[in-house]
Amino acid sequence: MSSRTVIRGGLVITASDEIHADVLIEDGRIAALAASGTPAAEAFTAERSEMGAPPPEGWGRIIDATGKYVIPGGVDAHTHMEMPFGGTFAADTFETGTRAAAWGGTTTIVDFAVQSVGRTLREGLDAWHDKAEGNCAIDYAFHMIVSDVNPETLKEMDLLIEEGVTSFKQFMAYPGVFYSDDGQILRAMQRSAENGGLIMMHAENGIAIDVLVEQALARGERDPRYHGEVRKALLEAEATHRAIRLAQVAGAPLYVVHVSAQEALAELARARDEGLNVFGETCPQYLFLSTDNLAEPDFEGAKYVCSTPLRPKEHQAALWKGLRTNDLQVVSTDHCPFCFSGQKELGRGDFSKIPNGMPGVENRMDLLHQAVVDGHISRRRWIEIACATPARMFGMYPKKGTIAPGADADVVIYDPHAEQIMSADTHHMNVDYSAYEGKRTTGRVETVLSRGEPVITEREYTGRAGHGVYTPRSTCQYLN
Ligand code: DUC
Ligand code: ZN
Ligand code: ZN
Repeated sequence: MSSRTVIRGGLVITASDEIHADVLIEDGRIAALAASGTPAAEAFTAERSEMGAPPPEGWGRIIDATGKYVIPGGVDAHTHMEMPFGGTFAADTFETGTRAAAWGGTTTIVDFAVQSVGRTLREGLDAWHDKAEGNCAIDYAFHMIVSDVNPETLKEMDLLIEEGVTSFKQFMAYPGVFYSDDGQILRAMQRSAENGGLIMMHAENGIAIDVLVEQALARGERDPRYHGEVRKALLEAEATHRAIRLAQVAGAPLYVVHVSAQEALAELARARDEGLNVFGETCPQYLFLSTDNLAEPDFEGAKYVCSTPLRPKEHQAALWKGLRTNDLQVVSTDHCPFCFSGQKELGRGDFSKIPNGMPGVENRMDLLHQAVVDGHISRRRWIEIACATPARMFGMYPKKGTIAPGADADVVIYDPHAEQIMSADTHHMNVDYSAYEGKRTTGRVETVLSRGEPVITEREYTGRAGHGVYTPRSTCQYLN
């Protein structure tokens, strides 16, 4: 059955334009845009009713977006639903996590399937398909965490690319778990130089960090704040530099995930100035939170334990600047929630046992809108770093990440004036705390469409588990 929706009277914002336009949606896709109030826009509804008269019953849906923004649904290119970590699992399932994402104006996630050491990529990917299929409220795709580089895995990378899994995360941290040594990294990069894949790097020198962890614990330094002290900015910068040079040697592109240290950002900026295909992502927690949070008393700092760690406040200005100058291109969440009660508490008395990760999939679009309000970035840059660039970076543009004829009708009606207070009492993520508890922000999601279907309707959940489908991706669209 064909379905039609018209979104009337809003300000349509994409990475490139801001226009007062009506948006016609047909069969789940954007069919046309026309300047509001013009005969072309009137024609969107007039075709099946008298000119100017309300369309007949059953015609379709008309959404009045007067005074609101009409923006592409967010693309969160870094989530970990149900991720195993430190003897427990991230608390959001694909069902709860994608619902929360929709509440926050995100309509596509790219989650990380995990290869366990000794297992194939295939097994890991199949397991993630099983977790996600039939459960998601919004569309989803996968990256692959490669924990065990060997000749078989390298061949499997080629096959995964054919299935739309075109990016592979490697870890220079977490020895004995996800860790790859320089040789394994170089081999995977060489392979990606041939097959078009994109290596995503967790850049921290995990071998050195483990020494510092052992020494800190021996000194009796056991509180969450020491997590930030041992995972030094210099060890992020060193690993970032090493990853860049390994990629250069391999002739491969590189995407560095969750950049938090200004010294690491400087390495990226330098490499980009040299003309290398090196890209960087940061996350809202590094832009809005700091080591002050990690130092909160009574073990509350555990809520903010993630890796790379939060940094002293001074780093935030450098990250905002990097986002403005395009030395950083993407803001994703690294959503990896663990409840304070029963999960973060595993690390009471030993910070190294606190599961690493923070919730945020629901907060990203709002926090970045707040950054617009605060003057850090422009409205179009907001859409660029949160929607368009992640879609292009990971081979989904223009299906995702923009509002243009032919694109999936993943659209958010956003009220730029509504005020909200972030809180665990009102959020939809399956986690017992908010990293932004009590934070006041301006701007709020009103309505969310995923392929034309209403998932959130005027702040009511109207979606369903199973609406979201697997979205195979092409290779990175920033490479020549
Ligand atoms: N960092 C986290 O904080 N959690 C999961 C994995 C990671 O790299
Ligand atoms: Zn990581
Ligand atoms: Zn991550």
